[in-house]
Amino acid sequence: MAEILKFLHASDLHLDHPYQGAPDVPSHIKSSLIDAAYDAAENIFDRAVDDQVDFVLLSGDIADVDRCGPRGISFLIDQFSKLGQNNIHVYWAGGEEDQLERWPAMLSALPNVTLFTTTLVEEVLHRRGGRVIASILGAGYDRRKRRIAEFRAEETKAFPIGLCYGNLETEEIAKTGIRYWALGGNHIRRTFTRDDAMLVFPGTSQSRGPHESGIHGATSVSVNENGFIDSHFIPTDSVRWIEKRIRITEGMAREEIRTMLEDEAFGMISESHEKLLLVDWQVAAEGKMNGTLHCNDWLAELKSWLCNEFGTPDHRLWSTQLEVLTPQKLPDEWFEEDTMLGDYLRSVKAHQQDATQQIDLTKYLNSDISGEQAISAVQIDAQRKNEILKESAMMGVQLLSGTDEF
Ligand SMILES: [Mn+2]
Repeated sequence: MAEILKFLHASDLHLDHPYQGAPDVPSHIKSSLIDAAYDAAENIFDRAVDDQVDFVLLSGDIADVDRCGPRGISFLIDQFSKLGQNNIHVYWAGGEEDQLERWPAMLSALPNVTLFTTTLVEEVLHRRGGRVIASILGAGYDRRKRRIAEFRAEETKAFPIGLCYGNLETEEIAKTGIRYWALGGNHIRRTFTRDDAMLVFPGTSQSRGPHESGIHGATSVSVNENGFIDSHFIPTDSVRWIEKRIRITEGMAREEIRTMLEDEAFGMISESHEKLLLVDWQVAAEGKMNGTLHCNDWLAELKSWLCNEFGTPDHRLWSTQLEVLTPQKLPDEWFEEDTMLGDYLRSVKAHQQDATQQIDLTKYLNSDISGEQAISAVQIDAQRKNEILKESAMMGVQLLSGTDEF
């Protein structure tokens, strides 16, 4: 079936948002972090050129003009001009951060750029070779709840697209006749369908921390002459956060653990196609092994080995954290030991088993604190009590076990 229309949809580029709390990293990694949002944006525009799309839809939070300054302005003018030379149009609906009316006129003066600055819905017809192929109904960010009724596709022969920022009242969607909703403001990718319409939040094109781990990118869409929509995800991020869980089994030697981490690291590097990877390693180890890992400085040593080995310009995998997860259960024999650790763990267990036993923290309080203040400082609910006891048990294992056989 012949393709009648092809476009890329992206949102939340946030060119002005730098990384928060970047760890102490080598300079080649630091510069990749600083450039990440720009590199991801460039990946989108390059892909648009490679795929020879008709247009790019930007649904908000591309950049705050004041915060991104001259670098952001000149970057977008260059990128949009490059798209123009390739006969690709840009439709940009302002989000909460864009404030499009404040951008220099140079940007809106580009013949291939349409900005939707106001909260009123405007309809723009997109033509290819004189023929209308899409009708784009766009509007800038509206602080009030967006009224779906304003989006009405008038031109029936063209493929109708809604372009805006924020959430929609989905019940009303079928009445608008719009087939593809290009939405923004959600950093996690979400795609869903209602009746005949597809609603897409492409997610941010570049994550900014472990809270946005995984792959990020844009959405590539093509429509065939029967109006069938085919959409797929394209990765655009240049820095990727990964949470990597590894399991260490009883009796594994240091060298085996190192080899396992090495294999995992090379696996991630080969899948990442030269992106910078920031890896948060989470180590699951049951039984004695868990205590052993907690008991000496070997974890810190292992983490710096990972950073030295893989944090190079060749490999570009930086380990941000190497953490041992608290096990569900400690080995029974530890509780029976005739040692300080045994005494300590038996006392923790007594608290765990008897819900009526209170943890009395008042004696640790500063004597200036009294009355209600003191009560609120030491009040612990049942769930928190369980967590505290689990953490205390592990702390005891760390401090009292003296295991050093590893
Ligand atoms: Mn955003």
